[in-house]
Amino acid sequence: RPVRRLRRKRRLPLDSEDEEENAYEDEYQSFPQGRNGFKVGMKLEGVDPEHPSRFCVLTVAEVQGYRMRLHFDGYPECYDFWANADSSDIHPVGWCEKTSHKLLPPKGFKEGEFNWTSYLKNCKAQAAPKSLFKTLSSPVTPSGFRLGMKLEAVDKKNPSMVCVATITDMVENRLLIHFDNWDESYDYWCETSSPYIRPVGYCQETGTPLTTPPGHRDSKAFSWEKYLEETNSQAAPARAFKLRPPHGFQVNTKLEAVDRRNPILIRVATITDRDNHRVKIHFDGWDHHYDFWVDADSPDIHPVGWCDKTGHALQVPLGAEDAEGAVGQ
Ligand code: MLY
Repeated sequence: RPVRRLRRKRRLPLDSEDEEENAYEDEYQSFPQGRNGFKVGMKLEGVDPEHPSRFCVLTVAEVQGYRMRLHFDGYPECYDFWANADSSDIHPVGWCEKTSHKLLPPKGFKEGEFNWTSYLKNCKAQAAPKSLFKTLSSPVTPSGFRLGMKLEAVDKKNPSMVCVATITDMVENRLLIHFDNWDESYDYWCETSSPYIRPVGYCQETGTPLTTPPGHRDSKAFSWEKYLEETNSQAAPARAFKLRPPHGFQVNTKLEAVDRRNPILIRVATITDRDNHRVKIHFDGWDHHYDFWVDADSPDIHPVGWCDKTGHALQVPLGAEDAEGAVGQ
């Protein structure tokens, strides 16, 4: 291990001071600064990835490097999911109560029957210490977005559709996007700079078809003005949308990416295509039909060296296990 670390440092050619500074910045932003302090058995509150509007009772089931497998208390293991230690989707015990969010109790509890203090006692479990959770580096500034405001948003599960949507929750600098008259499974959390959200009127201005709420009578001649009136709601102000600039990833560069089909694994990967806000990931040594698109700000893609630095196993390309310069463990 130490040998490899030295080798990587020496390999970085830096020919100007400017570049050195940039490299430092990149490094600072892309590699975790602290260790993953979460331990198996610790309990916490967090977003259900399949139903992002729900906050649930979770237990750390496995730790690997800077990642951990989280388990829904009382539910089968098949719902477990992996998260980074600095995920914005997880919160300490008591957070829901403090922020007036509904906490879904473990399976078997009736609503209102659950109490953290007695639950922890009964389980003889520890609440994950507050100090382990990510804290915002800058204070939350008012964004102009408010609960209940309407906007036009891309359905990430059907990315060709831009739809009528509502902000149904806000946490720190993030918004929960819900599609009007659809169930919560399409909801997602995003930042105010997300390319997936646009102000009311965007579709009309750009000649993009707008998917109107199902069941709404004016689907042919939808009028935002009428709809806002009917639903007694406001449009999110255009000035609140701070579209982030395109990412700087380049085609043919290497990275380390979580394998979606088996998310315990991180593999050596290559960027094979890009658009403004996404990259296409190819796993080295695997068939191209496993390639997939991912948002450039995905928590599941990491710079080369991330696994090594954080103590996570790295799956090397098939056939490269013994090759010279292999990066695996
Ligand atoms: N083919 C899908 C499309 C669902 C789109 C939902 N969005 C707009 C929130 C279906 O009908 O299930």
